[in-house]
Amino acid sequence: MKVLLVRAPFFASRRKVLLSEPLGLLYLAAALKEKGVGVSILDSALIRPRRTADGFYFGWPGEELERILRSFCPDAVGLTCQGVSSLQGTDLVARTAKSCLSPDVPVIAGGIYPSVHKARILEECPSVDLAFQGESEETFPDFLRRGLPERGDLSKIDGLIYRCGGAVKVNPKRHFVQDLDRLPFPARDLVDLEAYMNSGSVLYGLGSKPTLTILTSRSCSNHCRFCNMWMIHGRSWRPRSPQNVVEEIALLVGKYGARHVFVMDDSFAHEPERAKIICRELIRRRLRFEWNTPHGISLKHIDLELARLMKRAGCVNVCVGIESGSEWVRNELMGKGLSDAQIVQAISCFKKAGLPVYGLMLLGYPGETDARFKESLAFISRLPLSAISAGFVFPFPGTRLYDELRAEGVIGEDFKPPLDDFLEPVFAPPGAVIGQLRKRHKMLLKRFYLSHAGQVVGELIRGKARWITGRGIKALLGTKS
Ligand code: B12
Ligand code: SF4
Repeated sequence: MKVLLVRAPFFASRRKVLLSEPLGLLYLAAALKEKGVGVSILDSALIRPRRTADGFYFGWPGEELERILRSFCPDAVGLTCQGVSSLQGTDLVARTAKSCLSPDVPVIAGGIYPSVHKARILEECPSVDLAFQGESEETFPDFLRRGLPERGDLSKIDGLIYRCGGAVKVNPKRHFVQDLDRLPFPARDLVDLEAYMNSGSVLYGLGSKPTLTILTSRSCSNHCRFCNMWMIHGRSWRPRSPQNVVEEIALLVGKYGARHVFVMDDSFAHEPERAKIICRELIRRRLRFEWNTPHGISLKHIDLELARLMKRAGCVNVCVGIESGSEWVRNELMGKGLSDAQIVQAISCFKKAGLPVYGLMLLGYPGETDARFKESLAFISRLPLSAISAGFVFPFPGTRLYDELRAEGVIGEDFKPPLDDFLEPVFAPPGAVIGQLRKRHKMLLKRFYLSHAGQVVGELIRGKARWITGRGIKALLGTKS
């Protein structure tokens, strides 16, 4: 059996998207290969984008898609639908597959959109036959390996979304892999890793190439009100063993020549003792590489010993989730459960260990008043951070924030972002307007970089300021961004 896995074509507002190798598809491919299934991967994110009226389209023109699908001639097509901006692309690939391959070739979707919006994936993409919610390394290969007649009662398949008697049915997602060490390492051989590094994604500015990504654990037990990650990876944090993690890192460094590794976990330091064991093992094996945590590391569990071990094990900087400098907004509104004191203590450990700290902020949370925003500015200006970046809150379905706003009638059932680009505000909470959020964004960067001007200029002169963004420099110089 041959399966073609495709990252569905998507729209973006800019030419350079935040991108790395598609770990989800690489994990699925490895799981399929382990079961003796042949796999190929097609990634729309590597296609040179075409300009559209309001942005860019990453995908193949119709005729080329048809030619590609015919040449692969797969027995099944698996599509990752990353979000609203991939819906049209998912539908296009599914329709093309149905018209140029045998109609019996199942087209199956997975990824963020089906996990979050559930039945809508089949309602909005009529040519998609089925979809899986969430983590699928066990469910998807198992489903494919059983021939159509033996698939039996679809209502028993974990997390499956399917059609039955004209309606779309959604099975609950209950199964998550408990022993992640059981999973084969992502099938990185199936993609052109260099193409991601040369894609111009800003992510690669944070590390020395070749840079590869790893997940040492899945999920997070924090449950912030604005986060829907649990719909993909479940509600409880699941670690890989330190030995298994270090074995994969050794492969990244030895076989793939990685000089830098992005640790993409939602909560790398959830169990500080495990993180320390990983660091000690990396030190013992003298693996020569650098790493960092671009997706953020929780500040709840940091002590000086861990910070120092991270530094000795090759960590070169840490990105940390602060979200708001107002403790009230962070905890009462966002439900983050992280005190000012914990933030100050953890950052001071990283600084003592010699690790630059990059703060990740979230603007536009419903209920954040001007006074609270000023409180946030004052706190952030005092923190010894090397740089900050700020995104905008979006009420994703599945979050407590979404449920609250629905209950208050602020958003309706059809509420969706125009695109999946949250570096620009696309949602204004009640009492605010988009223009005000943009203004706050500028104020935050300006105030931060002015209060840290000496250090930033020093880092720029020493050539160490690789994560200070263009927007940050513009804010510092007072020019328009
Ligand atoms: C690493 C990561 C990134 C990386 C790389 C993403 C990539 N792989 O290309 C980078 C930094 C580039 C990134 C960027 C962004 N990200 Co991101 N990212 C993550 C993170 C932390 C892990 C994703 C991952 O690799 N998971 C590991 C693999 C194993 O899981 P997976 O990819 O989901 O795949 C599994 C299932 O989904 C399923 N599956 C996937 N495809 C298919 C296909 C089929 C056929 C089947 C059956 C199953 C299936 O099976 C896979 C294996 O288990 C998640 C949080 C999370 N824990 O999910 C956020 C997350 C997905 N990102 C998010 C966001 C918002 C973004 C950005 C929009 C941020 C921004 N401001 O620009 C951008 C968008 C990028 C883009 N082009 O779409 C949100 C999405 C929220 C939503 N839409 O509902 C999440 C959930 C984080 C959060 N808590 O808010 N991200
Ligand atoms: S800490 Fe991060 S991953 Fe965990 S719930 Fe909050 S936003 Fe989501």
